[in-house]
Amino acid sequence: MRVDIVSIFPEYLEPLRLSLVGKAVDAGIIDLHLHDLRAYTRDRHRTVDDTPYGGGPGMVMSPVPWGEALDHVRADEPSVRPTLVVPTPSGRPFRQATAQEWSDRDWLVFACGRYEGIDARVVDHFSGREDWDGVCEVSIGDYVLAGGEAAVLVMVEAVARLLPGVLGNENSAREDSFAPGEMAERVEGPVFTKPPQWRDLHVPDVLLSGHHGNIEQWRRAQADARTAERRPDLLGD
Ligand code: JA5
Repeated sequence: MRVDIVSIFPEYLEPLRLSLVGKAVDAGIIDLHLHDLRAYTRDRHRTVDDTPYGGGPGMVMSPVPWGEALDHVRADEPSVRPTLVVPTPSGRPFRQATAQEWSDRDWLVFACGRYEGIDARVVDHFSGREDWDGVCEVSIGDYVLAGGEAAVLVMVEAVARLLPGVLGNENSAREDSFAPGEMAERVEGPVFTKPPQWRDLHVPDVLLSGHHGNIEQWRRAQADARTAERRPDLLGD
């Protein structure tokens, strides 16, 4: 899968070269390209923002460098149609199912906004083009960030771990134990490792018993209790 990320802070995305995603990059499973939006400006001050039409606080990212940058990225691989992803708190929710859908795509291009966001005509323009495979405005949660970069780190990691060869063979097996194409309908309970006593805390006896039926039943009960306490939204009515 090819992944391109355009940002005024491309160094913010360098951690994608570490850890699990970094290994996928090193293995050639992800072809990662980071771009500095300011490289696509033409003025002396490399301006990427301007005042909002209609007034109001802050600045808006100009469509001009965004158009230049995205046209340039697009032209690098004429035979593949990329999906454009724009993180924004007003986007559709990014979920595990979104990560699964995107893990089948050949090319994702992420556009990281800053300030009050990107001029809305950028999304309109690239939505209507047949050399692009659609535009997705997505939110990773109901909080405000200073820009799209942190959200892109989250989304690329969520997609990368689903790609064949990234986690190893536990990958498909694990995901299959969940409901079709979705996250588990409950959160997981607590986990433990050695030593069996640490400070004044003991590992629950059932986990040391070797009785796999009891262990499975206990874990299910722990997951249910934790889900009811912390994520009642997952349980419906
Ligand atoms: C802020 C200019 O889903 C949480 C998000 C917050 C946020 C995102 S996604 N993008 C931006 C942004 O600010 O581009």
